Amino acid sequence: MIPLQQLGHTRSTRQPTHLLHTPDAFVRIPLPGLIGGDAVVHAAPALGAGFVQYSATLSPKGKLTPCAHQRFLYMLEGEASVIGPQLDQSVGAGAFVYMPPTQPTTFIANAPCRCVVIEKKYEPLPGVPVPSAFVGNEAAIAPQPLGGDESLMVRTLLPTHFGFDFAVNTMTFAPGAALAQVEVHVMEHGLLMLEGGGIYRLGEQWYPVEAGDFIWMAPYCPQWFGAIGKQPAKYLIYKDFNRTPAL
Ligand code: UGY
Ligand code: MN
Repeated sequence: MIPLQQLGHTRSTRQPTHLLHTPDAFVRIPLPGLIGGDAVVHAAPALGAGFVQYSATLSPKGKLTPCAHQRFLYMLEGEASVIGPQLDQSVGAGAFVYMPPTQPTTFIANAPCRCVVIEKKYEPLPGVPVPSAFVGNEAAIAPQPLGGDESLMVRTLLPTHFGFDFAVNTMTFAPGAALAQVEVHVMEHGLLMLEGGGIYRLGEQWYPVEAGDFIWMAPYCPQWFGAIGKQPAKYLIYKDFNRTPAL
């Protein structure tokens, strides 16, 4: 029997400056190039975003074939192989992969896999080489306190030089920790809650959020987060970065 879906209630909401996308509202769809799997597309130009972000679920031998743009992938669960012109590596939970548009790279699941994928058109800078594909692991990256606050630790997954036109970080908040300011900035965000929960201020609203939720924040969307509960809250956050806004 199909359950009554909470009489039409969901925490998900789409506003002009932000989207809160909660698992009860996810719709799985096939995508060309995602073979043996399906995706929940959280952010896309249709929403107003300058990038695409989706969660993908793959069965063993399922594949993500190369795309025309640069791609970043973060492994949530499972085991896979990453195969490209100069890459042949296996990855597990906590690993991530950067794939530039210039190196067609295939991702093949060796076990049931869940991953987050971010795709963005590369914005070249004169004289700055396009980065090469690489695999990293979050556990190997030293966390840094944000603005000296030891209760809010940031891991910067991509190198910070101008070859990269976006950043992806994880941010871990001890229970009770919060952003020191309401941020308002030119960058947009794609955020996936990985652990714990708290309250996210987006624009003029305050939302309870928890692991599994996705948030898109438009440029200049006022944003603030405070962790609530007895366990740390952690999220994976994308932002466009390292480029002068175009006129
Ligand atoms: O990198 C950031 O802008 C980050 N501090 N934003 C956020 O957590 N909402
Ligand atoms: Mn921010």
